[in-house]
Amino acid sequence: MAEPILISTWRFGLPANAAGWPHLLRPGGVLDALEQTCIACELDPNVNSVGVGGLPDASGEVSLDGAIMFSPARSAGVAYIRKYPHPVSIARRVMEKTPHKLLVGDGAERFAAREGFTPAQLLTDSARARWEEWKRTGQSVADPHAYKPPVLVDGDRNPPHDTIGVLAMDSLGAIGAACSTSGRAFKLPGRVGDSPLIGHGLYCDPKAGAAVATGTGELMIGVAASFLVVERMRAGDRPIDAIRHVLNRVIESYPNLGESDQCALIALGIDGKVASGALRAGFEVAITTTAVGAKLLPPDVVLSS
Ligand code: SD4
Repeated sequence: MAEPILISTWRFGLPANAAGWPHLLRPGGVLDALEQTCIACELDPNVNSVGVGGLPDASGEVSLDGAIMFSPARSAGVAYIRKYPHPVSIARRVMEKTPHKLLVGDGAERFAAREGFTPAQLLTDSARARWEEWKRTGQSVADPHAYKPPVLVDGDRNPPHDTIGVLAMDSLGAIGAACSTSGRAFKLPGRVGDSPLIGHGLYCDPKAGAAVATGTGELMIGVAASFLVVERMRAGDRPIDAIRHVLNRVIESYPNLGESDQCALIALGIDGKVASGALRAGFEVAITTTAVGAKLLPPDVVLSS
């Protein structure tokens, strides 16, 4: 028997975990726990980087990405979802009902419609107001080479945050990973980050462990961040060492890292050990277990201030 554990990214992971936790107490409930944790966050209109309330792209349209992974064989993602609030739920259906690993845009939305998912308006008044305020800064996508989507830090109102990434282990020792995001605020229309991509935003192999990433997706994609964390654990690294290795790989691989670029990872070993780390301060992790209850913790390792 294993000790169930649910761990998710950022402060908003704490209330989200509360929605997923009861499902994890049921043996075999890993996928339900992951999905329900993401759904709770996707439904919170005050979270401006996930689901309903997510900030839009440069054209004012919200698009969502997400994925779920139980094993290499049982995994899928969806990207560029503009009409449905729960990308992880659609991804789970892709995993369960199709031979595919990734559906995007119109095709993914038509699949969601056929599967009976309920559409929703994703752009809230407050997200629209933020977009209008951003447009007044004069940023333009007319020259995509010059265009730099801002990294938003909301100060006291909302700490900086983005993807909800979730890892879970049930009492039978089964593990899984999921993540959900509206991606970078005011991104170029059509931009997709790491979150829906198996191996980049998340990875899970029941023989080796699981990892999920949050932060600037472009950095994660270049180093296959989540896959690399899990492969390091497969080779014998502790979760903390695997994360440190990947954060250092990001630093080595991107000589022009911006001061506002953040990369954060959480990892779960098959022995139930967890770890978290970030390039910069500000990252927080929500952990729920029977022994300690629900807690918000700083990451185990932060490479720079
Ligand atoms: C992504 N990692 O799409 C996600 C979330 C994000 O700035 O946008 N971070 O890159």
